[in-house]
Amino acid sequence: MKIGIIGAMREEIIPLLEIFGKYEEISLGGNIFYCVSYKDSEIYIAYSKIGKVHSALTASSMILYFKCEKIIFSGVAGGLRQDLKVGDLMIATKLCQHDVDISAFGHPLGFIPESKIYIQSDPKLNEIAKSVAKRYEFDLKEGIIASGDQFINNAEKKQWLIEKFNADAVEMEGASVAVVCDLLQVPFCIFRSISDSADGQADVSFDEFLDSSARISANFVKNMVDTLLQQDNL
Ligand code: 4EH
Repeated sequence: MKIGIIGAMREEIIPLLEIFGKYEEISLGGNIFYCVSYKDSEIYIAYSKIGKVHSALTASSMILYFKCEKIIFSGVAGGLRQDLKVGDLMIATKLCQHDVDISAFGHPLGFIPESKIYIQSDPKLNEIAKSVAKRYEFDLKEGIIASGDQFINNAEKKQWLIEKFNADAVEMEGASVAVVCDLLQVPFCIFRSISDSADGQADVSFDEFLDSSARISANFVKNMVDTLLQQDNL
């Protein structure tokens, strides 16, 4: 099987490269794809650079050029719910683009004609993730993730995301990966470990916890890949 694992920032994939070890580097579209041979499978790891456009290109390259059959995102996010603490890991049930606004034409926020407000992640991959969490007695959270090309660091905007999109976490790449995978019919799942609370202290918290939270997500994704490959062999 060919699996693509995407992070947005270098820090989000460094732990994955450490975990998987030896890799080959292939450059395409401003990204370096780190290709790992692992248990008779190929894993393509890349960081896209920040934002929805970059992550959409990376997901597209993984699917159309490298022929990845599953896409996993691993990274960090701002938590919007009271019970989400730094280091908690969330899997997205569905994702939306909070910065899409063509309400001038009567469309609801986040809606693009011929598309939908929320894109659902793959139920089978999410079930595997939950089985992994159960096996390791790991408290994997689930929720709605809102993506947009903005780092959210104020309480009003945070409240707006909760009210308008019922969002549980916010980041800048998940929904665009979701759109690409959905349209190209490739199963995907999105893991995000909390680095901050998207409030006035978000920037400071992010700088402090980016590495440790990225590692929590990467470690879980490693177990996810092992389980996925095991099930593929059955
Ligand atoms: O890839 C971007 C990074 C922040 S921008 C989205 N990532 C981290 C997730 C994230 C996030 N997104 C929106 C974590 N907390 C978030 C938040 N709002 N509160 C960045 C950060 N550092 C240097 C350069 N760019």
